[in-house]
Amino acid sequence: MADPAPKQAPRGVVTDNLVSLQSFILEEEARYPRATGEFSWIVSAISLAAKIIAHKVRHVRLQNVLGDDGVTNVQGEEQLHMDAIANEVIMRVLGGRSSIAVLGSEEDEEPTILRRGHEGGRYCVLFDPLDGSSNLDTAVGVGTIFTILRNDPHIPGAVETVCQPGHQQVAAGYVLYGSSTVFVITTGHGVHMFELDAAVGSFMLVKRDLQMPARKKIYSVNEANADGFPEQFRRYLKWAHAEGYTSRYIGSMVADIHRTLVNGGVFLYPPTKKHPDGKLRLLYEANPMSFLVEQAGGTSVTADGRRTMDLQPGKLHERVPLVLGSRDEVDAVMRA
Ligand code: AHM
Ligand code: MG
Repeated sequence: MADPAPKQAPRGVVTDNLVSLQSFILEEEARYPRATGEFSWIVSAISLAAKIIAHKVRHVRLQNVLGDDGVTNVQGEEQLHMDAIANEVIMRVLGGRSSIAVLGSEEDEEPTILRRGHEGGRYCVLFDPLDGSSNLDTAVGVGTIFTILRNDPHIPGAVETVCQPGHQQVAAGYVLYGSSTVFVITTGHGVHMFELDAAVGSFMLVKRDLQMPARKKIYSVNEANADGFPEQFRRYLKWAHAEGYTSRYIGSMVADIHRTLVNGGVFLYPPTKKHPDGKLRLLYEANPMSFLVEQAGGTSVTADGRRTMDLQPGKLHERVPLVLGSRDEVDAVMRA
């Protein structure tokens, strides 16, 4: 009888070509005969900014960039020195890309208009420069989240231009500065994962078309807030305890969502006493993560069960209560 086929190619056997993020995006763009290459320039800028931020994050104490600047950002939260650095890096790197019309950041009160539609501004980029930055002093994974939207030249105001429902996103992704630096992106054709090879200076493709498991008995929530959750979420937690679920919560959204994408499970930030509308921001946190999760076969809804990416945002820093992750696990929360 023939030997069963080995599950994995033996070490040293080349099974796939080496593909950098840059070449991957150029390949993706080639699907569209009328593409101008401007989109890949934007992704390459984000990857450059990510490499600069990754370097800083890896040496926060040596470079003395921990601590705060004594500034409170628009969210009423203390702005850490690294938040300001990451924001500036992204603004400076993206500022040089000639097709960007508007940049919007968690750290800035208003979106910044770089150029109008008639001056070549075709895209808007919204981002959270360093999500979870309060974890930096304990060396926990933090991340950058981004979304790319089309700029409608007929809408004059920057806020109105970026207030698009999530299903209109052109691309979205995040960079996780964890034990490895990981870049995860979707352009609406699956979710693809890249790992930074710092010696080479490139993000290299490590997983094409990532699909998340449909179910996994893991929930990820700040359970200390449970007394303030709506009844439905308290019922869910009781049910999950009885069903033998495991809890995993890092408190750094990019790290929690990355684990959920790779291993499966559900991530929740329901309404709480302190944050009755949820804590996470719709435009540059919830929508990009929802796009990735849906592209990986999962689901993302708000606390009342509406699809997150169908919400019409009203302002740049709008918050939303969020439930996202493996399809069956999100269903279990909503059935509770
Ligand atoms: P930030 O954007 O100010 O860093 O806040 C967002 C972070 C997320 O990374 C994380 O999911 C959440 O806040 C944790 O909040 P909490 O500490 O209330 O559980
Ligand atoms: Mg954030």
